[in-house]
Amino acid sequence: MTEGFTPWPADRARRYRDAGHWLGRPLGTLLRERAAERPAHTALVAGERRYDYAALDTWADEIAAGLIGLGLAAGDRLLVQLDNRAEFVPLCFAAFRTGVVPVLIPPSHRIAELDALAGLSGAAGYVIPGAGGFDYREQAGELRRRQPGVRHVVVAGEPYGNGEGTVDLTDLPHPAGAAGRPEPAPDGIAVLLLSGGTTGTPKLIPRTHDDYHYNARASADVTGLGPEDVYLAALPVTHNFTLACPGVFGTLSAGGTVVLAPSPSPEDCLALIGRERVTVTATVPSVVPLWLEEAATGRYDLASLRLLQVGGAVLAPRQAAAVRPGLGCTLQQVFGMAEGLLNFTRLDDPEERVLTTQGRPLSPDDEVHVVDEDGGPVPPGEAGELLTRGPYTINGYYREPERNLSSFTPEGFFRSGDVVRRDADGCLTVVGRVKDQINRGGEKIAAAELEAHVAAHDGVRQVAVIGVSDEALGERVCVCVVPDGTPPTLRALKRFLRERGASTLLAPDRLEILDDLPLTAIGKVDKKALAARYAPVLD
Ligand code: OOB
Repeated sequence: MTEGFTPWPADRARRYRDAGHWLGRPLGTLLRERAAERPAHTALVAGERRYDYAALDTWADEIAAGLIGLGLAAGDRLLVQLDNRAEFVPLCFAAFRTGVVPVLIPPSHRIAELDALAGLSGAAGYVIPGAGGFDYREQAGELRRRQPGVRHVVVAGEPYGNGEGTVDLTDLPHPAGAAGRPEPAPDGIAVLLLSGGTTGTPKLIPRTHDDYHYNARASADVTGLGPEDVYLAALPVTHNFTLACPGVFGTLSAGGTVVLAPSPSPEDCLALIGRERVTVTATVPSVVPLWLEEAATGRYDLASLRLLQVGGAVLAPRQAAAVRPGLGCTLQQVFGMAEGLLNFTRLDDPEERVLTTQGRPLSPDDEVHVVDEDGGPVPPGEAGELLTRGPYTINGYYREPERNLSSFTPEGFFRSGDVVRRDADGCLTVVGRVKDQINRGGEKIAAAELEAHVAAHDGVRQVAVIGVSDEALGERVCVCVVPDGTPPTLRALKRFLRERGASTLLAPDRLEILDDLPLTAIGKVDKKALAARYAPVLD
């Protein structure tokens, strides 16, 4: 299992242990400890089902025995493609207790990605949701044909009835003595996350017990989570943001209550906030206007909500400013990545900072460099690429020796590909991606720069800027807008940009008005899909 994994150098590992960031305990103990302290406190709510800490802990042990009974051993990889259902949580802890490594896959992924991920991870099994929603059994059959190493298909939830080729999570064999096995090494891989980003094939991100536990604990601290908090998992739980920033694991580490939303729809989420007295939740910028609109109907009791975390993509300052008046809670911007580094605005930050920056690093031991194209530091306030290393940032992708050479510096800094500005207080503002630029006849246009201008228009609810191929120029600039009332025409938009003093290079060639933007599994604008939609239509 250590094959394909780049550990921290010994000196840094020692520093993180000495600082108390790494506890030297496997992640499975997180739930065990809370269950011992407050067994009867509610840990998990999913639909009508409620589990206290003792019940959740016992359930995790049962599934752990079942994984062993299935023939899985420490270090084996298990694809887990579940929606926000109760089984997901004890399954994760079962894996952490046995050393089986879950590979977390969002429900929206289909056979092409699954096949690639099964091949890359060498997975021995695949966990799919039970009956009721999309039927993953056909996909599971196809996966097993393509990847014979996938020996088991486990159904989590409502059984399908005719279990051909699958086994229900509740029916796993429980061998005697499964409880006496050794605990996994805390500095070994606990979980494999998928890399984010809206382009290219996902890479696997190995997170260790030590580092991911710290990630969750420190995130819980920075959001002020305690046992009385109720966290709503509104986004898919397979995503790092919902899982551990502080998300599900951070909430459990603080002894709080996790509520799983059955869907990210504003109606479901806002109703659950009222019903379960939710105090903290997290979402992506594309969802914020939908929640605000739904909240404005006045049908919901949102009085319990104290904090909304927003992250994953750029949040327009105009929308950031609408959060407190619209939802009655504090906003926390979160700029994070599955590879590790997390930045948060702090609960006591001045309003201006919360509305206009993406916060500062979580850990005192996060090292952040902002560099120019040659790798030299840029002066404060100037844009450059963010490089980082620290106690919960990986040192290499899993089984990617070639990519690791270009994604990490020789000193072990991760090249994030994000272009940021750092102010004198150490707060970061995300300016764009190194490569999210349109090459219009040689002129490089940062999509994010134009998006920020267009987002300031009153008739624009959401915007994404993409390049569409063009014979003469290579690429032209296409602005895709979801309107808020009356959208501008292309001419009016150009005039608006001129009046704002935007560079003439930013003048768009084309404007598309859409009902909504295509989104990735977590809710980021899917630029790949947008580009595919408009690519063939050359004008
Ligand atoms: C989160 O993680 P990933 O791995 O899905 O995506 C990471 C990338 C970042 O490199 C950056 O390009 C973008 O998503 N991003 C943001 C952002 N937060 C993430 N861009 C602008 N503003 C933000 N606030 O997306 C993620 C992981 C943990 C917590 C929150 C988000």
